[in-house]
Order: sequence, then C-alpha cells, then structure tokens
Amino acid sequence: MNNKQISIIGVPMDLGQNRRGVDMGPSAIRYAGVVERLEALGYDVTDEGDIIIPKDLTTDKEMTHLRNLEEVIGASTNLGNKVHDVMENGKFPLVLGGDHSIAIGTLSGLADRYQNLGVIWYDAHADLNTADTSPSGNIHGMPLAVSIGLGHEKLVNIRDFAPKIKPENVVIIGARSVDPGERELIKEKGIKVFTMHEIDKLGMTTVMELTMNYFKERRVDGVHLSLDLDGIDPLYTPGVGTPVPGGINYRESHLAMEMLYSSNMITSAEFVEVNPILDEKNKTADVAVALMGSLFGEKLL
Ligand code: HAR
Ligand code: MN
Ligand code: MN
Ligand code: MN
Repeated sequence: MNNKQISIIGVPMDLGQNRRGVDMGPSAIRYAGVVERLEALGYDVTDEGDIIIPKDLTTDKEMTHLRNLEEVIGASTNLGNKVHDVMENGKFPLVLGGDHSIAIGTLSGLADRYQNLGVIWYDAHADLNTADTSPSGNIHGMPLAVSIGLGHEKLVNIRDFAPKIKPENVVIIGARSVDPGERELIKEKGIKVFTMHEIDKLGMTTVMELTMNYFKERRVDGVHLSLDLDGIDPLYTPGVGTPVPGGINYRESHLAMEMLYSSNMITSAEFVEVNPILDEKNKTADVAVALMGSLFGEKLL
C-alpha cells in the first residue's frame, strides 16, 4: 500500500434492505479493533466518524420498488462528498457499512478522481438489479447497476454525473446467487465474473492473478475493493442479512487480500453488510478486521 494515511468513514445505513441491525456494522467493526490493527501495521489512521443517514420517513414501504429511495439518495450524496474530501486530502478511504447500497455513494465520490477505475465486487450477489428486475425492491441489490448508469435516474445521477464506472472495469468474485435480470445484464455488458464454480475449479490464486492481469490490460488508474461479507461462506461470517451457503472460505479470502496487498493496486476499499444483531459474538466484524489486516500488509511471519 503506497498510501500510509487511511481515513475511516462509518456509514450506519440499513435503509437499502429490510433487516434491522446492519446500521450497527461500523460500531461492530470499530469494536473489533480496526484502528488498532491498522496502526500496528504502521499506518496513520484517522477515524472520520459516521456519515449522517437521513431518517426513514417512508410510510408506504410496500408501495415502492425502490425502498427508502429518498433517504438512500441523501445518504449516498453525503458519503460521496466525504469520500471525495478524504481523497482531496491525499488519504486512502476505508468505508465501513452499513448495507451495500452505500457503494453508490462511495463510487460517486471516487469517480471524479479516477477516470478509469477498476472495481472488485467480492460478493455472493451481483448487485446488478434495477427497479424493473429486483425481486425485493431493496436498493442494496442494485448498487453495481446504478454505478454503471442503470436504474432510477436520481440514483444514477448522484453528485450530478453518470455513469460512475465502466462495466468492463468490474470484476465480480464469489457470485452464487444471481437473479435472471442480472444474468442478462452480465452477458449484455460483458461483465467479468468469477463465480464459486471458477473459484473451485481454478483456485483463488489463479482467480486473483487473472483479476489483476485484467485490470492491467484495462489500464485502470485505481482499483476499489467493495467487499460484501456475504461473499464469504456464512460458516465464517454468519452476521449478514442475506447469507448464501457455498461461499469463499476464510483462508481463500485472506489469500485474496494478501495478493491484493502485494499487487499494490488497491486505492480505496469498503467492507459492508456486517450485521451484529444476526451475528455470533461479533464473529463477522472480527473477520472483516482480520481481512483488512491482510489487505493492508499483515504477514503471518
Ligand atoms: N439479488 C437480491 C435482491 O436484489 C438479493 C440482494 C442481496 N443482498 C446483498 N447484496 N447483500 O449483495 O434483492
Ligand atoms: Mn452486495
Ligand atoms: Mn472533485
Ligand atoms: Mn451480497
């Protein structure tokens, strides 16, 4: 990691889905010792505190295909502005979620700095739904679609420009629950996906080498890691709202983070979907912090 200065941004957001508790994710990750862990590696860490999340004022929750749309727009804009400011100050943005809808805000803040940003989407899901294809109306199933410019106009145009990223600069890793509309979009846009099938077949080492070579070929000017804790098998990270069995295991995930560290490619990161209410003794936040350790250069020996 070239940048030795990290800014932590908490996003206590739970309005992108309908299970309570994921708003406590940033607290759980702080409690698991994120600041101390990164400081021990020699980083200068600033905790910027939490983004303000507008209060959920919607009464007709079942009436909309975009649950809590206005609040998500407000929070995403606040987060995007904050991420932008952190980068202006030359610091590495490390965003703690919160549900995955926050990626809309994070990417909106990164996008005016990086013209050709690569994105790793480490997730059981593709998060490529729009209001038309979503089975749930939950915006946390939509952030990748929104960021490539597809979906509700107000979401797509957060911070007044679109799209934020190019579909051909995205690599999804760990997918195993993909909706029909998402599958079509992946084909149509040629989005690179390493499903669990490829991870099993090729092994994580090859998957990460292919990912990094792909970004080099695309000549990206930065790489954002968007890590949804449900990408990992729920055996290790049970504290997530939408667990899917058959996921990436603990050591494979560490290997992936270690290889990203060695590649020197990562320029920002977010860790999302930690829900301490659904967890077992803060296990999921502990895994998140352990993975951050590897991402930022922790060695076994
Ligand atoms: N694909 C489903 C939907 O759109 C489930 C989304 C699941 N949630 C997440 N995102 N945690 O990765 O509703
Ligand atoms: Mn996700
Ligand atoms: Mn700017
Ligand atoms: Mn997910």
